[in-house]
Amino acid sequence: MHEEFPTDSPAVVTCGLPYANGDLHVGHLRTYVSGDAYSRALERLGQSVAFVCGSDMHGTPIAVNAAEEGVDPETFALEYHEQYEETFPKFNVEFDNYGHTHDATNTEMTRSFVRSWIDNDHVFEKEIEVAWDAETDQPLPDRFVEGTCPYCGETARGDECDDGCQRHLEPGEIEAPVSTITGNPAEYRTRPHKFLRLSDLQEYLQGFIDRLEGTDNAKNQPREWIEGELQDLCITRDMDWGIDYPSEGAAAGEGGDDLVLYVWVDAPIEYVSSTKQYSERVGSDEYDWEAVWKDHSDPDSEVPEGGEILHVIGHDIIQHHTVFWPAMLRGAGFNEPRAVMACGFVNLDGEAFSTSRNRAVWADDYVESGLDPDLYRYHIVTGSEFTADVDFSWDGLQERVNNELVGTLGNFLYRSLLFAERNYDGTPETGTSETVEGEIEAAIEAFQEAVDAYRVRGLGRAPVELAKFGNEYIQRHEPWKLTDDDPEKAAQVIRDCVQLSKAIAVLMEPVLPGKADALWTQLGEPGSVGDVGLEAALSSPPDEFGEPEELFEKIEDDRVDELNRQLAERVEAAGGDGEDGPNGETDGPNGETDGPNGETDGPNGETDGSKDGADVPDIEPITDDRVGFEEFKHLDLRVAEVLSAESIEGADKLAKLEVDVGVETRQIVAGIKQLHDLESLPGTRIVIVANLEKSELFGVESNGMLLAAGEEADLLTTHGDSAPGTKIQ
Ligand code: B3M
Ligand code: ZN
Repeated sequence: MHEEFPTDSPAVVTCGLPYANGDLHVGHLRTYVSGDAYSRALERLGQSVAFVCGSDMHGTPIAVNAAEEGVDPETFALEYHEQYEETFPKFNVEFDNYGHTHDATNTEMTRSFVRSWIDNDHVFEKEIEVAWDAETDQPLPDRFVEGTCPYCGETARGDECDDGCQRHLEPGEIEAPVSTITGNPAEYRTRPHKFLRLSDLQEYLQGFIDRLEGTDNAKNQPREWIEGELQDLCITRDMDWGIDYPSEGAAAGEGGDDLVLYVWVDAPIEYVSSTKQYSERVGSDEYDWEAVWKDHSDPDSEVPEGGEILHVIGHDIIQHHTVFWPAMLRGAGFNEPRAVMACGFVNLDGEAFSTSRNRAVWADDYVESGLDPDLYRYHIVTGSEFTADVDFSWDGLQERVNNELVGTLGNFLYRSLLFAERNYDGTPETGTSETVEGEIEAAIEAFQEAVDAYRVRGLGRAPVELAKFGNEYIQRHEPWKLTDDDPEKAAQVIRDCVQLSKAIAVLMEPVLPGKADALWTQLGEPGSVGDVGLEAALSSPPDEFGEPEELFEKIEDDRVDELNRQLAERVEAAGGDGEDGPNGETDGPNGETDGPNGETDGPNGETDGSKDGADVPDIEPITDDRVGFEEFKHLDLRVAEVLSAESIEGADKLAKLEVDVGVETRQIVAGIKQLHDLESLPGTRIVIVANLEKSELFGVESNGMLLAAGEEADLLTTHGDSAPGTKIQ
């Protein structure tokens, strides 16, 4: 439905706003680095794009923490805001605009959204029961109250069930409420509040979710909410800290009543405000925020039109971005997100980050380590698929850097450019061979596919794969042996290698921008690689360039030992392996204890069960590339009974199977012809991937895939007598 990138419309890439509530650690940085890489990749494709973000200044955790420190929340939050503004560029995260939710632009923009909702009759007032602390005689919004989640029974704090089902909780929903101020059981009192009538927008949201692109978790998870009964959203809180609810009759810019807007109202609106600030700075001829955000469709169109809105977030805030936010936009006459990309958590050395135990690698620690920020970027972006959890450790970083960046990428670039400079003073005078041109074109295609499929990891893989090819190419042709015997051939091989190096510079820019620029300069190219498009990968490099330097250096064991020692010492000093306090000291920018990057264990609660030192020959090592439970859940595995099996004429290995999957009969093509006696298969209960995309093999449609072990295609069968169609979980 959407056009491929680049489109003629301007795009905006946003990252979830960090709560201005604590130091950033390397877990938090995943979203920002990924958003930055993705936005750079769009630019390489020639897409007009703005990359914006800002600090989230409001909400109860900030009010609570500021009060504890005896400062006003604005001073408290601004300090962190300024700190974040300085930290992001240290990781080469270059926002086009970085604002904050308390600034004048966002205050005004938020009020205008709310006024539009009121004008469009989407807001109503209702008396609700809110938690109240009788001792201090004050209301207990959000994080001031703790209790039991009515949906899953887990302990929940305030407006979110972050240890359980991750649902957003409306005021009054939490059961057995306790005040976090006094620890007393909370009472309920009746208060009037404002609501956004989400039910008005339910039909719209159902259409929206079918159009939404992005990662599977973001496209699938909200269906359950959007298709069920939608609860209206309480958009006000009994608090002082926040943006005042614009009461009826109040002049523009003025607040009213005693209510402030719920933090999740003004937070996403900052995406719009930050884009507006960027537009105002560069001029709307260069970038027009209204072209992106406003709905430009016909007045009665069901589908809004505008620019390409792309949100990069942590997967714990999918509901906010795929239900509340599109409803807020629609209700005010704005455009809708094209894609939501939701990434997994980050663990530290196989375990959750715990800021209360100081078990974290802080952004500052990384900066002080002196390691180049691009190394972190590469590690975190390519360490797992974007939607899966990823592990950060100093050892892991060392391994990836030494093997992939030094061993593969750096090695290829250095040997190629050094050889070129020594023998030809730069690029040999001949064109690129067809083989190498084809290889570069394929890498560009892989890069484009990664962008279109929102697979951030693919952006980091593309240049390394090309370098791998380069190393094999150079090894195969051994140009050092050719310079005397066949100088023409030698020049050709080196010309190809220089072209590959240039292509690598272009393709590595999104994930490794600093290193890509250094390589660009080594190649004698003018300006920054951040200013060129992908087509530069195929254009001729300069005739002359100087002696190259190694782009990456090995991380030595001593250094890793020292970094590990520092971390261990700090954890020790913070009280060793103790549990988090019962109230969970407030965590970093996301304002929750250890969330979203600090869940204890995975969704199944398992810990790393790998056996150390078990040396089993001939068995492929188990991949380090973990998938999250969310990702696994998307595979629909079923028991299926083979009804018939016959060979496919003309194909050496393929057989066609009819299988019963309970609800229907499926045809599956599998490469098992020579390995099984096909006649004996009917009646066997096997396991199939039922939701694999259909494919065609030898002109025969295959609707699913059977699972089999090893070279012998040993079929997976069931141990008991599960009926066809039984789900495997
Ligand atoms: N400030 C942080 C979080 O819940 C929150 C994001 C707002 S994005 C509009 O991860
Ligand atoms: Zn829950």
